[in-house]
Order: sequence, then structure tokens, then C-alpha cells
Amino acid sequence: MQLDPIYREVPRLRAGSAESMAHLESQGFVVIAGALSPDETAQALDLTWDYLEALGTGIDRHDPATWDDDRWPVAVHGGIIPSQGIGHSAAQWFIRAVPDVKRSFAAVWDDDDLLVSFDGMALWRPTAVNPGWRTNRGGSWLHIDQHPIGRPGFHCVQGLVSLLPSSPSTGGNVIIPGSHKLFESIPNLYTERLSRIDSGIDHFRFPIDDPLLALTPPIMPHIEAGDLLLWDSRTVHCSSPAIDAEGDPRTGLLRAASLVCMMPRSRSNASVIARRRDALASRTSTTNWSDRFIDADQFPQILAEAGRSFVLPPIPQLSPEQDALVG
Ligand SMILES: O=C(O)CCC(=O)C(=O)O
Repeated sequence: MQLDPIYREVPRLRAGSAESMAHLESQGFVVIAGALSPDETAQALDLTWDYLEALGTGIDRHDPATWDDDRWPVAVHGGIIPSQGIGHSAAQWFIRAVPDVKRSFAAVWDDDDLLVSFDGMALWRPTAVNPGWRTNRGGSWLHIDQHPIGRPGFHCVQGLVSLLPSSPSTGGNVIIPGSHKLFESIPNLYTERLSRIDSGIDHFRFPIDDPLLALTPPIMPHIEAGDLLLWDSRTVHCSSPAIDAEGDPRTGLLRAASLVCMMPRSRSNASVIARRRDALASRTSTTNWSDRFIDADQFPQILAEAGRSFVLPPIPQLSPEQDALVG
């Protein structure tokens, strides 16, 4: 059996609205319509290319022949670029400062004193140019980003802003609606598997094509450019490449998704905030959590490629609003 997602239109709701929060609570995810305007979305995409071209590896946005693995920043599962300064790129800081992004997270927490993650982006290269650029199939890496015993209950809502529209032939995010309600039963259902994961590790991956998850099949929600997808870290999710037979014939990026997550400052502490301040100068990227400092530059996949050299983006010059998100 292969666990493949079904492409679905889902409600696209207004940032900060009661409807959006009700959907998040009942389904474990919600799509916020147009968190970035079309102009902001285009600017963010431009800045993303600026980041890639400035890495010093020879990437040219107009020439897909320059986008191969020897020039592309190191990507982990799902085509996510978690390091090489991306968490402090002008693109990521631009997106974090867009008011509807913060408004959406402020509604989650009923608090607008928030810190932001120094997350990366999922950048998917066209498989029509190189089929080897296809990312991991959805059913193979469904996961949650919260340890069921180490962090019981509600702790975090993650997000991504999509800079391109999704379709069955681009692929995109994959999510199991309502699966945050399965979280409490994971210790009983997956006792042995969970026992192998340290309680401080906020990542639990389900077995490949897990028959238990097939009972409520995953969907690939339709997302417009500029939309913000929010999901509870307890909701089972991942991403998947094209699910139609042909795939996308285009030769541009298939997906550009900015990972963004905001949590209340009150959940953090002085020593985490001190490390976050230092991370600006060192341009260290992190995971979604801002209550702990988890250095994405130390991911094994990044360390394995430590021999490659990348020019980091300049130290970001932040506005007062952006600076407040550091802590
Ligand atoms: O790229 C996506 O849609 C999934 C991202 C993801 O799995 C994560 O950030 O934990």
C-alpha cells in the first residue's frame, strides 16, 4: 500500500479571524488567504533569488543549468534549505515583517509580543529540467514536530508562506486534517518507535506508508501565492512532489515556501534570547522553536557538507519591528 495525498481545495480564511482560529483548532491547520499581497509576494521571491545568487556558487536565476546540487545550498528532506544563512536572508526577514503574518500568529496566542524562528525555505527546482530534483514522496516522511511525551499538550503552531501557487503538478504541503487529536495516543500506538527518540527531540516520523494513518488519508491543500499555511506542531504533515502523472513541464521553481513560526516571548528566556541575538551576527539559522535555541547549522546533513563554501548574506539591518521579533 502506498499512502498518497489527495489534492483538495480548503477554506482560505482572513488573517486573525475567528473563523481561521476555529478551523485551526478543529482541523489542526488553516490556510490564511493572501497574507502577502501580490507585490509583496513578488518582492519576496526576488529577494529569495538574490540570496541564492549571492551564495557565490554561480547560481543564475535565469539559467536552470546553474541550479544543480553542486551550486544549490544543502537541502534536507522535502527540499528544505535549513542553513547557509537563509534564516537571516533579506527574503526571510522581509516576510516576517509583513503585518498579516504576525497578525495570524498573534491570533493563535492572543498575544502580540512574539519571537520569530530563524527558519529556512523549501525551494523546489523543476523536475522537467532534472528529474533528480524531485523531493521526497509524501507517504514516506509523514511526521509531527513535537515529542508526545517531552511536550504533552499544545505548544506550537508552525507556518509557511507560499510564494508560488500550488497544483497537483507542482506538489506542496501534505497534511492529515484533524490528526492533532491522535497526538495523545502516540505513546500507546507507537511505544517501541517512540522509545528510540530522546524526549528533547521534537520530531517523530511515522512508519513509511503507515497503515494506521491511511484511516484518515492525507490531503495536499490548494494554496495561492501569498497564502500562509498554519499548522499545529502535533498535526501529522510533510510535503510531496507532483501527484499527477505528468508533473509540471515548466522550467522555473515549482515551489518557494518560507517557513515562519512565531511564539510568545514569555515562553522563551534570557539565555535563549542571548543566543538568538548572537545568531544575527553569525547568521545562524534555527528550527521553528523560539523557546529553545536549536541551531540548524548543526544538522547532520549540513555538517556532512561542511567542505562546501557559501557566502553568507550580510548581517541583517532590522527595523524596530523586526528587531523586537529577535527578543
Ligand atoms: O514543506 C512543507 O510543506 C512541510 C514542512 C515541514 O514538514 C516542516 O517544516 O516540518
